[in-house]
Amino acid sequence: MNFHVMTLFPEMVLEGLGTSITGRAMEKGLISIEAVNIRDYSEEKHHHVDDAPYGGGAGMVMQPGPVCGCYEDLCRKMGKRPRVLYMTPQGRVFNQSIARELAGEDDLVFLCGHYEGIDERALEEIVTDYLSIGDYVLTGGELPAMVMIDCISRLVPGVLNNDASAEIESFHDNLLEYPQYTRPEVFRDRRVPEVLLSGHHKNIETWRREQSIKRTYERRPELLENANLSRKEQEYLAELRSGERADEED
Ligand code: 9D3
Repeated sequence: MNFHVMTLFPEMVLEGLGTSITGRAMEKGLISIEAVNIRDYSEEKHHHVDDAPYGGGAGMVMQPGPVCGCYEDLCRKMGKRPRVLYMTPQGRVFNQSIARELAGEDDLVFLCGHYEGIDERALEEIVTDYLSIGDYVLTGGELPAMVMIDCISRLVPGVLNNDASAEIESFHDNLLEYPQYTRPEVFRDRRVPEVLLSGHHKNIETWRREQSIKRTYERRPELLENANLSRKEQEYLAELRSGERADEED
């Protein structure tokens, strides 16, 4: 999988993703990350890439020429016109299912805006997808692009170790993960739950599923609408819910 990032801050993207798992995936040749400076495609002698908005208003708008020039140059080198994902607060909110869909592409171009945005004509010419990472205000599209690249990369075969990748697809039936424990057995008077020391694999599995259901009920109850629970597990959830009601009556 090849990621191409069009940005005014290429170092930010390469620095951030050159570390840890994505960095190792690059070294192994499983992914490549290329950050192209839109400023290199300015046709002006002072390399300006932005100007005041027509019609007035605050701030500066990125000009269409450098943005399209940058993309056309990428296309010429690749011999194809890959999807262009524009990072914008006005986009669809990125999630795991969008990540899975994008992981099927060989090349993805991320367009990161700054200032008050990009001239609409450049967007009309090249953008195929408008994507946001959530309803809060950032200073630019670089961090969103990095978030998406991180998320898509771990879906590329070989990027995660095999133990972890076995668990990728399931997303555990829309449930949150159960709590984890390691040595020591007692920490500040808190014991590791006895069942985990029992060696009884069936009981451990049941306990972990119940913990997952309990956590999801307490922290992200809306996920339970799409959870896949066995008959027994539905009964356990009903018990949790009736316990809550009993508390309210006190
Ligand atoms: C004109 C400035 N703003 C009006 C309130 C709009 C605005 C545009 C661009 C505000 C922030 C930004 C910079 N953010 C992004 O480029 C961005 C973003 C975000 O801020 N939140 C969540 N997802 C994304 S994707 C790109």
